[in-house]
Amino acid sequence: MTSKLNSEIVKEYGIDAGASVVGIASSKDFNLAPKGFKPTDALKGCLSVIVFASPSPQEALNTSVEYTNSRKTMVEKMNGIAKNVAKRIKDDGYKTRAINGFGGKWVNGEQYGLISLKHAAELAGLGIIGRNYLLINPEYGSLLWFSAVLTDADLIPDKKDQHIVCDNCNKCVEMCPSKSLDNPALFGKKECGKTMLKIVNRKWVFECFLCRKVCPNRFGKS
Ligand code: B12
Repeated sequence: MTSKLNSEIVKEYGIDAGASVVGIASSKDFNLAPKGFKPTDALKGCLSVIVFASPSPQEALNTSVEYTNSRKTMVEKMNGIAKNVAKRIKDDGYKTRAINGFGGKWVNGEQYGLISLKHAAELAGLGIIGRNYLLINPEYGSLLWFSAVLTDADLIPDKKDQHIVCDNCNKCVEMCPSKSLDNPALFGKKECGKTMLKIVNRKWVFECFLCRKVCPNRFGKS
């Protein structure tokens, strides 16, 4: 037995669980996602993708240690939100699958998410993917972290954001130490992955987050 669920109720679930913003995308709009990375590949019959976002505090950008600690807190928070909302929607009688902020599956020795969360966030009206290849939100800038819930509930999707949040100033491209952003059509995943982490006192530390830090709109437009 399914109860009547709508976009407003689902967004309330997300805010109750601690998300700063929630957006909804239709799974039909993922036709440009590669095979194996569409919402329907992760959940048979998926109709809607509910995306949750919350920002790191601005101080996270001060040092590698602060950034690394904040990332850990945020990933746990976002995973908790997705799990919580997935359960509530399931209790309402719908199929769900929580999409964690990190992790998903390994393909040819490389780590992938089950879907691309920043593309999902863009389709859900939460901002625009900037030149730094990060989702930039008009209010929270590039400091948002994401998770999502896939469901077979048919929810009204949000409209794409219309703000100009990336001015193409190119600072991120110039400052990227691994040159991962040089080709606007092909992000240098391997190069970025090799540069961004280092081991300090036998712990992984995020050494590089310059694509976030140098963006003039990192804290949003307002
Ligand atoms: C693996 C991973 C990485 C890898 C590879 C990056 C990558 N794929 O872009 C590495 C280690 C390099 C990395 C680095 C970073 N990452 Co990362 N990463 C991920 C993770 C876990 C999976 C990405 C993935 O596999 N996507 C699926 C594949 C298929 O997508 P793709 O390769 O991006 O997509 C290409 C095509 O397949 C196609 N496509 C794919 N899906 C779709 C859908 C539609 C509709 C369209 C049109 C196209 C399309 O378009 C792309 C161009 O060809 C995501 C979480 C997630 N599930 O999205 C976080 C995530 C993307 N990372 C994030 C962050 C913050 C970072 C770093 C800043 C880390 C740091 N230093 O703190 C850097 C910045 C890199 C940058 N400037 O983009 C955030 C981004 C937040 C934001 N505001 O945008 C995410 C969303 C994590 C989160 N939970 O918030 N990351």
